[in-house]
Amino acid sequence: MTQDHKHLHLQIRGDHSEIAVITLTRPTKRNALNDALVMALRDTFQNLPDTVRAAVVHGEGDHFCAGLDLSELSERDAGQGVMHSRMWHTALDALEKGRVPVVAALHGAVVGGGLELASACHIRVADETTFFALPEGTRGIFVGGGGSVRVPKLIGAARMADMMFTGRVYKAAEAERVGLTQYLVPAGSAFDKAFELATRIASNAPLTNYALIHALPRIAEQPADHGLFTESLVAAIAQSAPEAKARVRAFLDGKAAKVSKD
Ligand code: 1HE
Repeated sequence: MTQDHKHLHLQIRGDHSEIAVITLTRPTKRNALNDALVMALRDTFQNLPDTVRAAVVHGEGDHFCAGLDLSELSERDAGQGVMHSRMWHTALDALEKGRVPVVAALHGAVVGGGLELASACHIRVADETTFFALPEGTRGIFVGGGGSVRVPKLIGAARMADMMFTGRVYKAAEAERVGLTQYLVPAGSAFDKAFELATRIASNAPLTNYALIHALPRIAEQPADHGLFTESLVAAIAQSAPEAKARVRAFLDGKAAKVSKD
């Protein structure tokens, strides 16, 4: 199955239609996100088919995403600016707090709102051509797509402030070291690696994936005592699912893979 918005393509792949591949298809503008594209992301993630268990987001052309479409910035007053930022929040929340884990396959520029999009995904895979920046600082604006909430969780507020104060650009290897990406792969292979990871994730019990999306980030932000109690509730719910019992039984019967370091 495929579905097209003007600058966004959705393809459903996998033997059981379990992987959604979402492609930004605006390479002539370096996949800059105009309002229509942000709303297409929102609609796509709010309406993924029931068969989908994991997703990959990537960009066509030489760059993942050049961020906000700056040609749409000039005419907004303060009130419209708030609404515009809130629209981005709704769209990226639909991705981050949706039903399925999302893997970002990154290459070239991941800048401004492009980094905000990447940081809303659950896993980032960057190839060696990738570079990360927050040019908002030097353009006289501020992040508005959730960057000030999500980026510090990856690299800390001090590094994010440095990126905005000084226009610092993180190339792929350094980006992996500081935590902007969890995987670093050879040039041209980010999509394949991301698809492989998504396929593996799709084979997990859906309730475990759901808990990782919805329970883990909330628990991590709770006071320890509340977090420990919430964890117990989530653990009990996950364990009680028939699929969990079947998976544990399969291991005990020698029918499931061991943990292997290779
Ligand atoms: C754009 C945009 C854009 C490219 N909005 N049109 N983001 C930025 O400040 C990053 C701005 N972009 C760049 O720094 C560069 O374009 C790239 C490093 C990403 C790519 O460079 P390059 O040499 O491959 O492409 P280019 O020649 O700069 O751009 C090709 C075309 O894309 C050109 O248009 P053309 O009609 O002259 O061909 C560019 O104008 C256009 N283009 N990026 C509009 N961003 C929710 S708040 C988030 C706030 C932000 O994201 S601010 C950061 C915005």
